[in-house]
Amino acid sequence: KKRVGVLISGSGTNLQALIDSTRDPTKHSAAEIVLVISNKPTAYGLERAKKAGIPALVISHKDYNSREAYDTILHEKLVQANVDIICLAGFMRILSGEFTQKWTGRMINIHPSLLPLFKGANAWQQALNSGVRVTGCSVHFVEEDVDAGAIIVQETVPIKPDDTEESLLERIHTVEHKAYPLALELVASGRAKLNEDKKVVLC
Ligand code: 3YE
Repeated sequence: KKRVGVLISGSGTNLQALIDSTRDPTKHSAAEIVLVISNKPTAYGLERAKKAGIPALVISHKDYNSREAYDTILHEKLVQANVDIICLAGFMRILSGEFTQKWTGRMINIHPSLLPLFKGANAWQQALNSGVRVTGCSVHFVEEDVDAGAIIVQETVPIKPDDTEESLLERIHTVEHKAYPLALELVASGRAKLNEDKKVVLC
């Protein structure tokens, strides 16, 4: 199986979806989660890792002088654990070009909009305010340019007339918990690959 490291900053609901899907014996997953790293000591996702018996580390960015120094230790811990694939799951750090290059084609992220629309923070609020009638989530390969990497899986949701930020975010989260496990499975099994010209090839 491919060894997966999951990076988090918060509650870790996508981490939970990935734990559940990779451990479902009926799914014969090509992936296993072997390490969880949080940059925030209070992230509830750390409890989820502990409950699942998955090694978890806190590596706080506040303990490092520069982004490069932080990313270097992150890389070291992932390599030590023999990680093959990185999943960013609510990890709220921009990664350096050096780090993204080392993990090209082997690192994926989930973003709460239909990329390339609504990059950046609070993407679901941007969608709600824009007046579009559908939005969703995107799982993409991570490259240096934030939220611009090639897309592996997208899932749509409607935006309803009486939606609030909260109700819309909840609807997006529901589809994220399907899209992320699917995307990880495609990458871990080799059915989705990043090719030389940075396009996703599905087979
Ligand atoms: N890094 C690169 N490319 C990507 N990180 C993520 C996706 C992605 C990536 O496609 N190169 C907001 C983070 C944005 C932000 O500015 N964060 C601050 C720290 C804020 C904090 O610690 O609370 C920062 O300096 O990084 C994952 C999603 C990133 C979301």
